Amino acid sequence: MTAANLAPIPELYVSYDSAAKLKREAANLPSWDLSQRQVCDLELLMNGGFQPLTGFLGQADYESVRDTMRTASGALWPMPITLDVTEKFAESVAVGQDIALRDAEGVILATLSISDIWAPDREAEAQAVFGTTDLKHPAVNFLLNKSNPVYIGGAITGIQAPVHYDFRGSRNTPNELRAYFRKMGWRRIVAFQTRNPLHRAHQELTFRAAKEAQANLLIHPVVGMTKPGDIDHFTRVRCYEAVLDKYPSSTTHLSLLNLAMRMGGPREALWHAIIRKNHGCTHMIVGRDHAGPGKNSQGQDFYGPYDAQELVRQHQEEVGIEMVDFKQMVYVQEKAQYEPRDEVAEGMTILDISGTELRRRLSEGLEIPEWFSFPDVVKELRRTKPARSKQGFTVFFTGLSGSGKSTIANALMVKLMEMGGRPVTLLDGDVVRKNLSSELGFSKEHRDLNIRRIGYVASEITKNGGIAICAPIAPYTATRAAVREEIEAFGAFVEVHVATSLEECERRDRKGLYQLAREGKIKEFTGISDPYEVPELPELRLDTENIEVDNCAHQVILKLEQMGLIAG
Ligand code: PPS
Repeated sequence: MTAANLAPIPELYVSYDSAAKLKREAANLPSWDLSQRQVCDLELLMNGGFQPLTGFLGQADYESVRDTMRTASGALWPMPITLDVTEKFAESVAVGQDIALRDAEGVILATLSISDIWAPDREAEAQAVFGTTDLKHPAVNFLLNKSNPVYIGGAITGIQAPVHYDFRGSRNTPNELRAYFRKMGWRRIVAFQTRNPLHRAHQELTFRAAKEAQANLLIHPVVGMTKPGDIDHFTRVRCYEAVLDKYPSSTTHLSLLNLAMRMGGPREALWHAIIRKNHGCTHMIVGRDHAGPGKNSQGQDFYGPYDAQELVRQHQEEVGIEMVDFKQMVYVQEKAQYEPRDEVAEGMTILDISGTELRRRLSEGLEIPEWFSFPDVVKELRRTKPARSKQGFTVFFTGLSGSGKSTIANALMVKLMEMGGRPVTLLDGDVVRKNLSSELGFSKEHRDLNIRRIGYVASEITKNGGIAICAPIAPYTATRAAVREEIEAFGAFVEVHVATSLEECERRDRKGLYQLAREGKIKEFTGISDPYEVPELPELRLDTENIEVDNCAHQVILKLEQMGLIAG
């Protein structure tokens, strides 16, 4: 491999003067509001990161990329970069027309000259590109459940780059990186792609890879979109910055890549190689199961462990970037150092902590040994993901009107406040309806909206480390499940079914509502003239008919202790 060619590569931006003029003209064009993923794709199209593409793929290029990993003119390109739009928008525009592309705030970033409009077969795309239609694959799930049904293709004219308010100094376009390498006199550069925090093993392996390739090192983490559930990029970047000074000075550079990953395994690895080549790198580290999407619905890996390496190896010459094998580094206790697993002498004690084990230790506040990670990295991770007993959570009571939800929820709130440590908010059904949902009635649509609002507020409280106690009827399983999903992104969701029978609720009839419902004076009354879907697997089911309120609240406390949410 010869030294890097660090000459500037073509971008799709027009000059500042032309951009100002184009922006004024584009204000009158039909405009499309880009999704987060589309903004990421557009940024890399405009700054040359996706060279040789010069726009969102047209139909012939799309089909060719999908089936052969090459554009219609034969250029190697493994990932369809498409602009998906709604049918309504597609019907409002025509081939030959220009449209404006806007970010979430309405800023015009580019114009696109429409060359093609077509409805793709998205299942065929999933099968061809990702090798599966299994919805457990994040990109397949995105394609089949979230993307829009019509694609628009055409050349891009860049007006301005998307604005980033975070870590500006560490974000570089391909040409900025090329210029940096030129300035530093770096002629061989090995890129390390990552979507995870770096621990000692990563530091060792990247350092070794750079040494073996006689190259400088570019830590090039993805900060656009990664796998759902990954550690947020803010935390990761703080962790990367902490690791940076563990490398010999001036050998290593950190730069953030605003890529929207697809988790597409082999094709994604090849795509990453082309992107790194565009950023001026001569080498790229590719590991076992590079950009792997996890397990399929049968519990098996989507791709073979070395498929990604194999595909990159086949094409490295054509791309012009050399693949460096990712060696699994393990800690050898007797030597107190890291070594590649396949070079460890027999009889030595190997220490390693898996990703799952690390997550467990973080969530339970257990020790993370110094041989595994750097204290600054662990500190950052603990700041973002404190132990479960310090995280926010939501207790979600559900049950018929008059089942005792509010009374138990009140008792629970007081007990938690007595313990102290975290702020507690009670979102009681009646109270929410007086404030947050005062205009809503009791149709299915309105009940769902009411519960979604409660879920949103509870998720914000949970995210910010508080305890939310919700006590609505919440009669529909699907809506409860949606709220659970929203909250579990930030902390635990503890569903408590207050299982008082209809007969008992009606016997108590504390508000006299059941009588009115029976007389037909209140319509759509839960249990009488409206459904209640009993939770199948709540974290806790309470029988209030034979047990005192105090005891019911205590059962919830015990459950919270058992789940590690409060200290025992
Ligand atoms: S829901 O279904 O979750 O949106 O209901 P929620 O917000 O918890 O509101 C239930 C309280 O409103 C009173 N109420 C009714 N409940 C059920 N059906 C009808 N049609 C109805 N009309 C008024 C009732 O007092 C409920 O309070 P709780 O505390 O559950 O007894």
